[in-house]
Amino acid sequence: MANVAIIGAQWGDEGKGKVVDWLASRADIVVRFQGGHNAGHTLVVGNQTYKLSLLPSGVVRGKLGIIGNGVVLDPDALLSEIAKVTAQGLKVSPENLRIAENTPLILPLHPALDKAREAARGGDKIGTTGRGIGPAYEDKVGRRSIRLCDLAEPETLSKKLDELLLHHNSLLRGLGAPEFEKQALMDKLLGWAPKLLPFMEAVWERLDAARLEGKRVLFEGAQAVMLDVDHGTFPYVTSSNTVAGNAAAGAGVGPHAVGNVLGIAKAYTTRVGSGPFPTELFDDTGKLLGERGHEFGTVTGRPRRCGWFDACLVRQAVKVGGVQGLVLTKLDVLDGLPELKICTGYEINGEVMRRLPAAMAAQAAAKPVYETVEGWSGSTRGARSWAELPAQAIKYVRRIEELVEAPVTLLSTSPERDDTITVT
Ligand code: 2SA
Ligand code: MG
Repeated sequence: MANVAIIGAQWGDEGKGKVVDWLASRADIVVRFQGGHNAGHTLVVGNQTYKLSLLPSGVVRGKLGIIGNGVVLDPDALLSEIAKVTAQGLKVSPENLRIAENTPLILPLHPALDKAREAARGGDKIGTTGRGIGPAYEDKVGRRSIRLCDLAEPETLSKKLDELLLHHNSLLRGLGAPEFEKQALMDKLLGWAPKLLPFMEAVWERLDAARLEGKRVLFEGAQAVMLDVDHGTFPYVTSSNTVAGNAAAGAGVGPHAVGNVLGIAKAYTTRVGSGPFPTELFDDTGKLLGERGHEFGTVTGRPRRCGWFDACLVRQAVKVGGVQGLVLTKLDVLDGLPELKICTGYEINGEVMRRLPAAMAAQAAAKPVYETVEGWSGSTRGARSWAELPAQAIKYVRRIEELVEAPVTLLSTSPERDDTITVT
């Protein structure tokens, strides 16, 4: 198997955790390349359920996990996640977890600013996870970040903290939020140093060596293409590039090392947080999808908005995200619905378009153009072969393939790893 990158093809929560887990058994190394503890991956292994935010999913399967430089790392979140999975019987040590030395850190002032900004936006809020992701990426691009490697250099830390506090305290003051003191932050950073530095390394070297040794690497995306800071429904997006192109930059490898790109999509659509969602359902069907699909955020527990499958949107995600094969999940949630709708385009101010344009008002005005297909009465839950699926369910999948212009290469029929159909 060549290297593989896995990315979300909608607005997140497509079931990447399970698919990454399925593929992790065939990989040697699993790398996170963007996002932070705003991600939430649920992995069901036997009778244990692991909810991971920062740890690369492969760690659960005895693989080497790497947190790449493209991630923004909250040390407290990582340490408490390690404590949590340790209590579930997993062992996390520098043997199976490595963190890029140039990874920017999330400090307590980042969530403080994230939340203060959201509160100030009121009804226009983005609906962030409040984890400080946006402010931490701003500091990286603004060249102010404290990075993992800085923990080894107290003098560097002190100088950087001065600059960081000058910037953040004036922002917090403007928002009427409490300011931060240097000494308390310095103590926190120095307290993290002995706990985190053993995990630190130049991961690009390890990944280069892995390439030379023919080891297989899985790049584990978080969030999804429609939350990409460039290609998503801006400004209702996360603050990183979630497209497969970022797997290279966010890990420190060349673009060819990324390998095959798989996009994950639910057989319907969900979204948490604010922003346009053309196929959103406000009726009983929407409620039913949410209940059957257990649509609540892994990280924040927020109920997810639900709607019909948007083939127009996924097609766009396939194109800009570089998706070569689609993994379709949660087909069983649609079991028993008499008919299903698939969005094939949008009507925007009287014009039918086959893409979601970038402008905000146009996105908000997009009305879905639907194609109606027949549902199926049998169950698809737990199916492990194509032959076990009702004919109409197969038809639905085939139609999706045509519309999004990518083959469905895997079909997931329950949260259990083995309930997966390889489509050929
Ligand atoms: P942020 O916190 O700055 O990244 O938020 C910006 C937008 O990105 C969305 N976002 C997500 N959407 C779906 N799933 C995400 N992760 C968690 C999960 C979400 C949760 O996997 O379940 O637990 O609520 C995720 N992370 C960020 C967010 O909703 C904003 O729209
Ligand atoms: Mg999730």
